[in-house]
Amino acid sequence: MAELQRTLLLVKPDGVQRQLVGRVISRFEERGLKIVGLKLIHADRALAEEHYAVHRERPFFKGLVDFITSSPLVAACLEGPNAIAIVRAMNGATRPHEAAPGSIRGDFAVETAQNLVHASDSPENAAAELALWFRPEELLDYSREIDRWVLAPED
Ligand code: FUP
Repeated sequence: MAELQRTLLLVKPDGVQRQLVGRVISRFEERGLKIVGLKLIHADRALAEEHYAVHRERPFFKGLVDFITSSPLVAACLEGPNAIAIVRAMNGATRPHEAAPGSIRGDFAVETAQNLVHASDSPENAAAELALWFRPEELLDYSREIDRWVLAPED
């Protein structure tokens, strides 16, 4: 089995307002990923600015922070083999007109500024983002009966 990874998924305010939380989270459950953290949060500006710090100098930064703090969002920690790449692929390209049909953005979004979801793009960023959005005790270790049908047996 490939190494288990944990990654941050956000269903951003547009996803909550459009009542797509269940459908989005269901896709990851159906894929086989395990939810190890889940909560509804209304992010404040400090959290949003830290989360998007890499974009601080970009012209869209203020609008991005305004948007992500405009209404509650859902933060999830998803675990599985290659979870970081799997969740990024399932979200689709940042710009929805480039997102493949079948991806979340390719199926549900038309605007880059309202592209429904966020996911960590590297192991380093996943660790940093999970630490930003979750306290350690909010990420749970547990096993699922179904995992013997989802995960390859350990050697
Ligand atoms: P992603 O990792 O796919 O979420 O994309 P980025 O980190 O590049 O961008 C983060 C968010 O900034 C996007 F979800 C939307 C916003 N953005 C814009 O509004 N305009 C841009 O040109 C690029 C990104």
